[in-house]
Amino acid sequence: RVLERDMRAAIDRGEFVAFFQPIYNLRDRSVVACEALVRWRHPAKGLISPALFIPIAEKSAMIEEIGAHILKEACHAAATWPAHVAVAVNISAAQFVRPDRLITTVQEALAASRLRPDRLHLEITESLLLQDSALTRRAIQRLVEIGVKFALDDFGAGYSSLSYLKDYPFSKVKIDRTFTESLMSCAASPSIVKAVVQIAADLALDVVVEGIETVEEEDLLRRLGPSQGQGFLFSKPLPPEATRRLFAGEQ
Ligand code: G
Ligand code: G
Ligand code: MN
Ligand code: NA
Repeated sequence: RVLERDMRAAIDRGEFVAFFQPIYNLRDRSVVACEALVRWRHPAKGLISPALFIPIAEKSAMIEEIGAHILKEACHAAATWPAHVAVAVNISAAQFVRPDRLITTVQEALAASRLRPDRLHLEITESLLLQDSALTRRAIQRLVEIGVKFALDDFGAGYSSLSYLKDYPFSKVKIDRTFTESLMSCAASPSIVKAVVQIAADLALDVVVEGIETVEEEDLLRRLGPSQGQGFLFSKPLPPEATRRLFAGEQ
């Protein structure tokens, strides 16, 4: 069991680290971005999954601290990658409760790393947009003015109102991995992916398909037209050391 007070101490000891999962251009399998995925490197228990501690962190200000730490690490790492490779960072709805703090955190991470703002992609889910808060809307607008890009994450997993794609300034939509899982077994899934790709193209959005695990899925997806993909077939989330090696030799 993950305890709040253990997490508190772990933040102070710097045990939360960003792993990075590459995102590929499906046409030529080149890396276009990496998604930062936080792990807790526990001295006794080993790597702890965010699924176990993010929900707890979200109930307190700890999500802001962990979020700020990952944003800094992500921007810092990305600044050492080739200039065409972006970094994607997941932002919880709870981090939008104090929008000014989030905006300051993003600005500080960009300033400290000198990363070009358009190389930072913030992944948000529709749960943040459900309440349609004016404060959230203004914060997103302000961040877009700073130059960062927004991706709608887990698309298709929840309510998936298509209006979010036109009402908010997204650059990217990430199709949830449940569609990839059912791609070969459910006749409707390829049709849905194809329809989302069509809508995204009309709205000038990039599409990322998540959770690609087999070459059969990759082949089918390439034919359906999505531009980008991510999944265990290509790479698991990599520890920072391995991420550095990924780009070694490239400028
Ligand atoms: O990496 P993994 O697939 O185990 O992540 C599980 C969940 O935790 C995913 O929903 C992912 O979006 C979320 N997550 C991973 N890293 C972060 C992070 O840095 N911040 C937030 N808010 N969520 C994260
Ligand atoms: O909610 P979000 O999309 O941010 O979550 C990303 C999560 O998906 C991470 O926990 C990551 O480890 C996981 N993931 C990435 N690629 C795959 C995959 O190919 N298969 C499965 N099952 N999970 C994946
Ligand atoms: Mn994500
Ligand atoms: Na997702």
